[in-house]
Amino acid sequence: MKIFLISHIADADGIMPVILTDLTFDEYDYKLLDIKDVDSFVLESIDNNLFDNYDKVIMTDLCISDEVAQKINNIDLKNKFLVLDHHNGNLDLNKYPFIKVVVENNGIKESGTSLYYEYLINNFPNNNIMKESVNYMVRLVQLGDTWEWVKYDVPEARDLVTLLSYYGLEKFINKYIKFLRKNKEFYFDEAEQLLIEIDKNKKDNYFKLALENIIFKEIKGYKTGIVFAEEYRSELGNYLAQYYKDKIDLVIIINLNRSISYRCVKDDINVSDFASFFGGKGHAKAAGSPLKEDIKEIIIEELFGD
Ligand SMILES: [Mn+2]
Repeated sequence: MKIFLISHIADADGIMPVILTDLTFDEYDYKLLDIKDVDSFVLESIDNNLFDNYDKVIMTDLCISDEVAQKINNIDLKNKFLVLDHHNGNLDLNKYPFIKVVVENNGIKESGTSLYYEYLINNFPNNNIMKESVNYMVRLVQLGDTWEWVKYDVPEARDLVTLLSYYGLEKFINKYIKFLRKNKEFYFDEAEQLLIEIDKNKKDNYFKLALENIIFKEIKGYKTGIVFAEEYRSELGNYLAQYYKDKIDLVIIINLNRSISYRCVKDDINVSDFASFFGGKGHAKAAGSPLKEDIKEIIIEELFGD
């Protein structure tokens, strides 16, 4: 069985499926993508027959557009294509038999990784993935991605995300493939624990600075707090949303090198709706939208133009 995995490049939830694939299949290749590149990659791969070399093509924590789904539905690829996603905005795509979008199951918020893990356990059970260490790491990724770690008080889920930011994609993948093959129990080693502690101090200072520099502004009838930040996106967003919950509906984080993120903690606010005003999408409590392509030129012109 030869697998081609397409998953989300942006976070642990997209990266963990690579590790699970390695633990399950002897032969596989993978491609990690940003959401905006999914359709074009799939269309190109259909055109140059890339998928012909594989028995199964699995997409996790990402989804194709309706247009591309329709195209796949009309060709043989549909028989070996499987999408496992948990993004609210993609629920409509469940109308295709090869797409499974599940946001919540029995009150538990799903993630790309948890859906894929369940699929592997049911269809390709093996000694590697049945280990407690794998089960626990999947749960950490799921709790980290859905932000449920706060509710269930599992800070290790956040710490794992911290480690990913230090290791980087490739080292993280290699480390945990080796670790999970070797260990029955999941743990952070001494060096990792030290790193997590140092990072916590650094983060505390970063958050303090954001608290001081937040800009309050009403946009489209929503009370927002805007910060410019590149690090700790989700955690910072939730921290600020919680801190200013009496004053604002949602937090906007502008990362000029990547995109715009929206976070909120209020039940009656859906940031996915807000993001859609600006060409974005996401979940009820966490969403994003792209930056204008020439935003940096606009800023430079504003600062230095005549
Ligand atoms: Mn995810």
